[in-house]
Amino acid sequence: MTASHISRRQMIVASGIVVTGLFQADRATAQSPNTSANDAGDLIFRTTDPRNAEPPLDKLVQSWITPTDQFYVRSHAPNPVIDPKAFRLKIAGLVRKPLSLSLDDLKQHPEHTVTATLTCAGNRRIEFNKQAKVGGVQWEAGAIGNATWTGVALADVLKQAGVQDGARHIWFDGLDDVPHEGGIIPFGASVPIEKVMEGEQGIGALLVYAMNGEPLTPDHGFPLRTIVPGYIGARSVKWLGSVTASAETSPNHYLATAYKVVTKTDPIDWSETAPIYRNVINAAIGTIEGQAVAQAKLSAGTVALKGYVMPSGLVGAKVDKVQLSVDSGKSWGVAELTNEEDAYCWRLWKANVTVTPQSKELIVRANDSKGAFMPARVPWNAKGYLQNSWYRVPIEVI
Ligand SMILES: Nc1nc2c(c(=O)[nH]1)N[C@H]1C(S)=C(S)[C@@H](COP(=O)(O)O)O[C@H]1N2
Ligand SMILES: [Mo]
Repeated sequence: MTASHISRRQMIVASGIVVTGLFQADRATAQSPNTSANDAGDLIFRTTDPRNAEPPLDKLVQSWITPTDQFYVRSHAPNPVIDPKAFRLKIAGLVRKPLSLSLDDLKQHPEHTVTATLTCAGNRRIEFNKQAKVGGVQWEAGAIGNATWTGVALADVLKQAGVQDGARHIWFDGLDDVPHEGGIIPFGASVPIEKVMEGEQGIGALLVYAMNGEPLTPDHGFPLRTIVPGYIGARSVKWLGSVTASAETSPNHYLATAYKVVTKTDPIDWSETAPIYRNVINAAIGTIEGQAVAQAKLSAGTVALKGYVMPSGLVGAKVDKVQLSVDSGKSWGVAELTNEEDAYCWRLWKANVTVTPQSKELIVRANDSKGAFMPARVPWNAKGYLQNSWYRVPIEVI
C-alpha cells in the first residue's frame, strides 16, 4: 500500500511498476468505458444478475496492476444507479457532529492513493466441491485483483465528525437493495476502529472514488466505496451510503451471519463463530508455457510456470517463499518473485520445473514473513470460504 498525495501516473513511476502493467491499465480504460452493462473485457460471468465475474487466470497473471475490465466483480444485487451530484454520505452513530457529505465535501480531505489487492473470501471456492458441494458463486482462482485506489482516509472523516471514545467498530452500509429473507437489506460490514486508524497516516480504511486512476465504474461501487487493505473483499463496501460509529459490530447480515467459517448453517453455529476479517495467504498457477492451464498435456522436460501469490492480511506480512512440486509434495523448488513488493499487495512469480511421465500434478504453496502458510488441506466449510490449500493442477506428461 503506497500512501501519497501524488497522481497515479507519478506514483506508478515512483514505485517502479513494470511497464506492461501501466500499459495494460491505460489500454483497458481507453478501450472500455466500463459503463455499459455487458462490456466487461475478458471476464467470465458466473452469474449475470447480479453481476459476478472473474478473469481467466492466464490474463490475470499478465500484469501486477489488474486492468479494471479484468478485475473480478462480486455483487449481491443489481448495481444501484446513483446521481453523483445528489449523492451524500451520512456519518452517524457515536459522533459529536453527524455529517452529510457530498463528494466535493469529502474531497476537502487530503487525497491518498494506495495500491492494494482485493480478494473475495470465496476465491477458489469451487475446489471444496470435491468433498461436498458448497453454495455461493462458483469461483475458481480469479476472484482477486490488484488496483490503485484513490480517495480519502476514513480516519480523517471520522475526526471531522468527532468520533466519541466509546466507538469500537465502524459500520458501512451500501445503497444496494439485496433480497434477503423476503425483504430487502443493504450489503453492509463493519471493521474494528483500530484497523481504520492503522498506519502513520491512519489509512487502514479508505473512502475511495477512483480505481486505477479513473472514477469507480458502476460494477466496482460508483461513486464511493470503502477499501480496507488486508481484509476480505466483503469488508470493502461498494456504493457506500453511510458510515456509523458504534460500540458493537454491525448487525448487517453480511457481518453478523454470512462470511463466517462454519460447518453447519444453523443459528447456533452462526452466532458462536467470529466474522472473517483478514485475508489468508494464497497462491495459484496462472499459465503453463504462457498458456491457460486448462489443457495441461505436457512433454517431459522443463516447463515455465507463472502465477500470483498474496501474503496474509497480517500487518507487515511479506511473501517469504513460493514453492513448487511436481512429485505430489515430496520435494519442492522455489519460484522467483517478479515484481516489487508493496504492503497488502500480491506479487507475481515465475518458475521453471522439470516434469516426467511420473508427474501427476503441479503444486504451488507459499508462506509469509508472519508465519502464515498454505496448508496441504483446508477443512470443508459450508460456505466455501478461505480455500488456501496447496493449489494443484492435474497434468498428463508424455
Ligand atoms: N454494497 C456492496 N458492497 C460489496 C458487495 C456487494 O454485493 N454490495 N460485495 C462485496 C464482496 S463479497 C466483495 S468480494 C467485493 C468485491 O469488489 P469488486 O466487485 O469491486 O471486485 O465487494 C464487496 N462489497
Ligand atoms: Mo466476496
